[in-house]
Amino acid sequence: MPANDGIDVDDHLGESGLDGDNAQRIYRYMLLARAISEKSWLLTRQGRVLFSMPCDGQEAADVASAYALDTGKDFIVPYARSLGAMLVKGMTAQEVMLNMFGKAADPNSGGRQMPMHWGHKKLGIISMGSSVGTTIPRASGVALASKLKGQGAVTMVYFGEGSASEGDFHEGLAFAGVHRLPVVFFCNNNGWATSVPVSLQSAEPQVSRRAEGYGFPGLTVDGLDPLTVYQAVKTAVDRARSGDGPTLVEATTIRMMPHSSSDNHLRYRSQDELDAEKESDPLPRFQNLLVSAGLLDGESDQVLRDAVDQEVESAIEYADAAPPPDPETALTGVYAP
Ligand SMILES: Cc1ncc(C[n+]2csc(CCOP(=O)(O)OP(=O)(O)O)c2C)c(N)n1
Repeated sequence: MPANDGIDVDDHLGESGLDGDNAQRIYRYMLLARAISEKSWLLTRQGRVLFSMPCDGQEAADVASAYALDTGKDFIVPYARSLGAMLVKGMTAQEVMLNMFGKAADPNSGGRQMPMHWGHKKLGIISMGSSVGTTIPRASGVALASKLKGQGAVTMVYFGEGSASEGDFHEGLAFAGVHRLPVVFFCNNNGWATSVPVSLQSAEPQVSRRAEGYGFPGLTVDGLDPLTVYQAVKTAVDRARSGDGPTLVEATTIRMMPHSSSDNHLRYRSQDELDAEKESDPLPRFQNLLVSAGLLDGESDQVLRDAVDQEVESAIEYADAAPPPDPETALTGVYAP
């Protein structure tokens, strides 16, 4: 059946390797990520939460890429905009909100790190750091450790194209290539590193081409289409798991919101440009595809949206009322005992 943009929906679904149930689950995760991102933004405006980094525009890339992992076994090394991947990996809306409010029960850091600085030991989510790019060689290290232990696990590291300008990116990829490590480097290229456009980062804007220099494949995919992302990342994950080494996957996405709650993107982007970009929002696009495939209709979509909304509202209520960290524990984890 043809969708709005002329593609045959049934063929596209079939080629992705996803059945209808899984496509619907991906859509729900995308809705949940968007709802959390939007509500977190509002909480910062209300002064109830300190900081947020919206993922609006990136849900298809994050959710579908993580969906290609064996979530019970594989590792994720995230960055701040990887909310969708966190949800797929098993973090609940309640845990995300405990993190946003900096509460003691936050599994990410017990309220010690900034909001959206993920890390969840039980779920195999390796703590990120604020210094962008430093996660990339660490992911190679995690992949090496899991290979030495014979765990059969794949490590996926998320970062933006701006982080790919850091020396850490090159060191992490070089090491992974030499040792054929089971790692997938997932670059979310939204065209901006805070206020710096990709054209000022590199004379070669296609980040995936850099993989060739390290002896493994790199590819660029439409990061606004979850089916395409899933298919590409599944191939990369299978390749890593079978011992053939790393892949660099670049997903082209959009950044619909400012860099963070501390940024005003109208200082460096025009309203016209932002309005035009909104037309590519991955959520309505996937919603249309599911409707065309007979997997969603107006009524079921509304039921889903109401349930997601309710889930986020109760998570906010729960986290807001949860106890803060005990001041006595302020130095826990800062100094070795
Ligand atoms: C080493 C380092 N330099 C600068 C910063 C400040 N900073 C935080 S996020 C960011 C932009 C990152 O851009 P990109 O990697 O493209 O990811 P995006 O935020 O666009 O998703 C910058 C410069 C930082 N955290 N760490």
